[in-house]
Amino acid sequence: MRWRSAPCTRATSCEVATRPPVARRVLAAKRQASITDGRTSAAASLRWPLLRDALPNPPHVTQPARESSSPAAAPTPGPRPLAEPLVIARDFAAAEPLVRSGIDSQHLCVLQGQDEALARAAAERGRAAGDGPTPPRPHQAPWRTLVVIPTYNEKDNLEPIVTAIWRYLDTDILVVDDGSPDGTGQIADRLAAADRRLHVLHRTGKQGLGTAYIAGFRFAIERGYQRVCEMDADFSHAPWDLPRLVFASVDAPLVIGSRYVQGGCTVGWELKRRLLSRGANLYTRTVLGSGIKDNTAGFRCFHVDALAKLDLSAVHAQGYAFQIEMAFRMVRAGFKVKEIPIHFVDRRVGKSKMDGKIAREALLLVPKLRGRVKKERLAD
Ligand SMILES: Nc1nc2c(ncn2[C@@H]2O[C@H](COP(=O)(O)OP(=O)(O)O)[C@@H](O)[C@H]2O)c(=O)[nH]1
Ligand SMILES: [Mg+2]
Repeated sequence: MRWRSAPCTRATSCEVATRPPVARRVLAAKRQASITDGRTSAAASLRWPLLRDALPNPPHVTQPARESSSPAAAPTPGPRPLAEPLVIARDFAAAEPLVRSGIDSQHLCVLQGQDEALARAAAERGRAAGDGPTPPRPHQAPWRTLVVIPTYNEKDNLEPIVTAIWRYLDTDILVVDDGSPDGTGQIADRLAAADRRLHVLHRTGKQGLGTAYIAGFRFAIERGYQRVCEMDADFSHAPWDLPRLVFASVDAPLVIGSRYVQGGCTVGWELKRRLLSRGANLYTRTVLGSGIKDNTAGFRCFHVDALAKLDLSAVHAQGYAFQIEMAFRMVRAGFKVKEIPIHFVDRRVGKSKMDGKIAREALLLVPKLRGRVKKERLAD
């Protein structure tokens, strides 16, 4: 399988690289203060971060520390092209500040106990093949982990994403397929027959993302998993970020792979989609005041015992609204929520299932959530 995530700002990085060091640092600092959409568009770099930063950040939400934006103190310039040298991180904890400082995780080789020479060679091979900085062996999380992938018409993505995940993390996977007319369910069955780590749940007809994830959460609770992750089938969530997400859950019952914290961005989305996502998040943050920057993100890792304490039967939302509601329920239950930066890349192939109905649902649900979700002290 060959694929390469679109470099976040390949054009702008190249442009920066031709400038003298001081100008380069100033530009980098400006970009650092406004990492938004993988581009330095004027609108993106000015308004939203100001509004975003004006909002309070409650104590249960951990945000990456904000580095100074003065040119002298600016960290290494952000997102790098593929030709960039590999950066080595001792472990996943050490990797996080590097990604926050602007290093694209596709150039990051995380040792996590593996031999440095072997890891470096494997990562270089992986990058050359377009598979990212692959480890010599898949990482082993200290928890029994299940990755839930909901699918609807993802025939061209399913096998590549499953293969890519297993390259980075030794984990069980549950595919929840809603009778995809394109045969995704049959591909899932074939993969499951070849590897016991893959499970498939077939549902009849398109029933929505929210109920697919709830089914996945119940599966994780019933089978004694300790961590359950949400991930799209379409490569928007980089497989090399999956171990980062899982390891970051050591001290947080919910970890969100976030586009809207420092070091995060979206790549390849048209303006309309970027505005929609930004708008939905600004609206949600303003109305709910939960302090979470990326409420609609679909790349997450939950502690299963935390999910088991929630009333999952009360969650009916789909799409964006589902993600907003789940995060809010975790906050209201007193669980710590942590956001780690990711570069979200527009889907590789196939069509997005996002539509106006999903956006409307989120718009209407958010104001109701405050009254509907009771404040509880479920967390230990
Ligand atoms: N089982 C199931 N999966 C769905 C449904 N709608 C979307 N998905 C899957 O959920 C993931 C996210 O949907 P996607 O279209 O990528 O949304 P986007 O990332 O917001 O554009 C993808 O893997 C889809 O195939 C659904 O109704 N049922
Ligand atoms: Mg997607």
